[in-house]
Amino acid sequence: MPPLTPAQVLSGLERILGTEGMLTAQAPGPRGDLEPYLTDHRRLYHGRALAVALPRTVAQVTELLAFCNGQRVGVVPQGGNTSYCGGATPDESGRQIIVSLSRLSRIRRLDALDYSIVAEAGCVLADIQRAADEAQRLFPVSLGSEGSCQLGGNLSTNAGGIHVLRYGMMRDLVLGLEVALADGRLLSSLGTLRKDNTGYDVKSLFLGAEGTLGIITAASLKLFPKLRAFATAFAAVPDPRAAVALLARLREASGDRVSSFELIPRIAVDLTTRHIPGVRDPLDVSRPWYVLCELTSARAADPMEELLEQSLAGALEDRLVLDAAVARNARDRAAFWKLRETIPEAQRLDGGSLKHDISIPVGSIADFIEHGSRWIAANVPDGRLVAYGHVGDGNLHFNLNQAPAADRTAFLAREEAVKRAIHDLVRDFGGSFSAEHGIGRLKVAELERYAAPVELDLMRTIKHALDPNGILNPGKVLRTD
Ligand code: FAD
Ligand code: 2HG
Ligand code: ZN
Repeated sequence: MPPLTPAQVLSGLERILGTEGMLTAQAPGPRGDLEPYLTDHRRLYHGRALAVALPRTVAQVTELLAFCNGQRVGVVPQGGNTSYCGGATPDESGRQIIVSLSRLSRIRRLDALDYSIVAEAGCVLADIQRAADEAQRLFPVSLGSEGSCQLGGNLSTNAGGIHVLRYGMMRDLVLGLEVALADGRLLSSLGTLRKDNTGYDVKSLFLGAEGTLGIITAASLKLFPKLRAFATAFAAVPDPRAAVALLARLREASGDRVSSFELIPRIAVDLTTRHIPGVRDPLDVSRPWYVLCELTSARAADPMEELLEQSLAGALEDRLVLDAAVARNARDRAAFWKLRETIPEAQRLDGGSLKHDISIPVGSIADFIEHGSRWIAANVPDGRLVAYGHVGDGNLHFNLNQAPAADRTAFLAREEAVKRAIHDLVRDFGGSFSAEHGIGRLKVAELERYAAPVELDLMRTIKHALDPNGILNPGKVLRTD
């Protein structure tokens, strides 16, 4: 049978979704506007697509996949389109279909006694957090993009964020999944059991798979007691070594109630105060490094602030901390977090940047930063290191920005050489070249370079078993040819 023409594919899709359930370049008005779906958040890729499918039901997703599998049509799942590696962007062929999950956005169930929630893939992360909060519970994943990223994207990138230290990555919070498979079958495993040792943990394959093994339509997730006491400090430290020592000390002193511990370099304070309205330096004297740390408790009466202040006072005496501002109210706390969360935006506004989302064993972070900084100073005269991030998880955004007055094009042209040096150094430190942002299209060659051959071979075997016709997000994570 010859392949269907694009027009025939479109009418097949229309039978499944109805005209209001899809966008096509030919359609009049807003239904012809595919543009927002074709470019990734960082504007690294711009693809084309035959259509954007907007299913309203799980049955539509499974039917669509069965149809596309039969016709060998590539399918690119898309959530909030905020990811960093181009995983949600179609290729340039114009033959792929984007499946946006945004209309599958129902919270199906919340059980406060069971500390669980079942939500559909198109739920915006902030809506899940809000639903949990209203039920006096906490859903702890928190990212700068939480107002627009969606659960399906969070699960498929195994998102991290600012609470991993205490609650784990997205993967650690999943109890069950509902997934539409390439051949149109539905894996329906939305139980909320904490204990279930019945054979292979099949659901875990889809977490972090970036849409290459199935389309996630819903998930059951763990909830926690709502947090009622917060203590937040913006503390200057002499160097990253002191930051790591401070973290170890705070974990002990607080009975492991440190829920965030973010490293921030001086340059990030300069960038955010310059570019983001309303951001101010919380301290009077300029220092080389800072940490933003937060202790939390579910008991309102727990003296978290006292505990934090005592620990910081001890750390000041021991020169682990040089100076600190402790948030006195919700406004202070929000201001500290605004500074941290707007670093990516400030980096963007300042000019060209090169990004490296890396992780290193926490105990080696300081040595890594020393080695990496030396290499950059010697080899990238037109770049400035902006190394920040979730140091409590060993995860740094080891980014560079073009120096003032540097030529943007010449700076960005260094990308390959800089990436190679940094990622090789990461490997030498026993780290990962992709800590929380995934592989997408951007890091396919990096995966081939750094993954063990046996691991890559197993990944290809799994991909072939679940998607023998290669229709699911072709070319992402693993090379298709
Ligand atoms: P998309 O970008 O839409 O998709 C991501 C991948 O998942 C793609 O491969 C896509 O094909 C696939 N996919 C989407 N939905 C489904 C589905 N239902 N089934 C199968 N596959 C699917 N990330 C972090 O980990 N930590 C951070 O701290 C963090 N901070 C950020 C801050 C900002 C300001 C921004 C812009 C991004 C940040 N990110 C962070 C990156 C990003 O927001 C996360 O990776 C997020 O989880 C992506 O969700 P999304 O819905 O936007 O996914
Ligand atoms: C963060 O932690 C995000 O702010 C984005 O993961 C990091 O832009 C970046 O490099
Ligand atoms: Zn991050």
